[in-house]
Amino acid sequence: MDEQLIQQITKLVVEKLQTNHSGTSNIEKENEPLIDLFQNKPTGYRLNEERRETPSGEVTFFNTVTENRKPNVLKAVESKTVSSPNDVKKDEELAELRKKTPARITVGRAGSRPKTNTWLQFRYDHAAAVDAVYGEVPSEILERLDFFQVHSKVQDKEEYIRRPDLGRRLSDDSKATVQAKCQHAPKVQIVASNGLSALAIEENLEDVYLSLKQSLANLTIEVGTSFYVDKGRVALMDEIGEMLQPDVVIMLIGERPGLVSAESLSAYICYKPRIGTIEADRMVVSNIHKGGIPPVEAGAYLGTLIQKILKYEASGVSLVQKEG
Ligand code: B12
Repeated sequence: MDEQLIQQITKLVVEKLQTNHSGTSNIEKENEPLIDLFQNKPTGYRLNEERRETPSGEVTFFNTVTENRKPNVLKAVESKTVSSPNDVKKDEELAELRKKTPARITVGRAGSRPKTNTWLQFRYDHAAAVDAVYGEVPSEILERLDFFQVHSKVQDKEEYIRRPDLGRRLSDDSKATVQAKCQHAPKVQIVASNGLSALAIEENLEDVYLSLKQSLANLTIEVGTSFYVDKGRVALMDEIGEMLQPDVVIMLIGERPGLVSAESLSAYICYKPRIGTIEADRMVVSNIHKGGIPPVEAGAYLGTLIQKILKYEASGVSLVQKEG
């Protein structure tokens, strides 16, 4: 994306976030009618559990299945062909739900199996997820953003998957490189890593990073020397915190791909992370991609979040507690 455009959008979002104290009203939402997915009682199951104990009293069964309550197939077919107004309403409601999420809901079936289209789409998305985990980040992106590259202790992708602990530490060479090249004790240290999706970095890093830097510059918050870790894990930020002593570390990392998106990026943030930092002191802004939180908007928001973390000198649950 055009760098000037990123600056403009970032500025707009930061201004909006800072002036928007009131929040939007939930009244409209509350008045929306709830959609009843299960208008008919479930077939073959009791509404109330039936408790039965063995004669010895050692084992208790909770029987929830009724006897002989198989669905009446003929009736089901009949009701499908002659659509009642109720069915039409239900179909419309389900179509509305489908529009609200990319999740595979109400996609229908062929007998007891998924439809061919559903199955092919599933295979395609699964393949994309595997490619995202095993793919590589093009070096041009890192060069364009002026990131130098270091490595975790992991040797290859197989080891990366099997040994998360090795992804949480830098190799000895990399430690020396980071010490030599990075500014010591900046306010904010930005680190990027492919993590579980190289595609997430390829698709989003540039926009998120440029917008985040712009956002921090607008808020006059100092940023250290950014770099990229190949095959890193989130808790690698603890070692980086230990070595460089920044106030905040933000790690932009590829998320484990799901079957909806394989290119989703997360930003994990922590105030003064150190080896042994507990997970509750980290926070995450996830789902950054073109179908989720747009990357430029995410960058701008992350700047304001870091501003808050610096103000309260806390992140995660501690931040929530201090904020009150
Ligand atoms: C895998 C996963 C987990 C695994 C992590 C195990 C592991 N070693 O990988 C388990 C099942 C333990 C888990 C637990 C939780 N998770 Co989780 N998790 C994910 C998932 C599916 C992928 C994360 C990922 O790819 N990370 C990148 C890789 C490279 O990181 P990693 O170093 O291998 O693993 C670390 C991170 O995954 C991190 N992590 C995982 N979840 C969370 C949640 C929070 C709030 C934080 C700070 C860190 C964190 O902990 C791991 C160990 O350091 C995301 C969904 C998504 N789209 O991102 C949800 C997600 C991040 N998790 C979420 C939540 C809510 C939780 C829990 C708070 C659930 C709970 N109520 O207990 C806990 C908190 C765990 C924590 N570390 O503090 C939410 C966060 C929502 C938000 N924006 O705040 C997400 C986005 C799912 C969702 N859509 O709701 N999670």
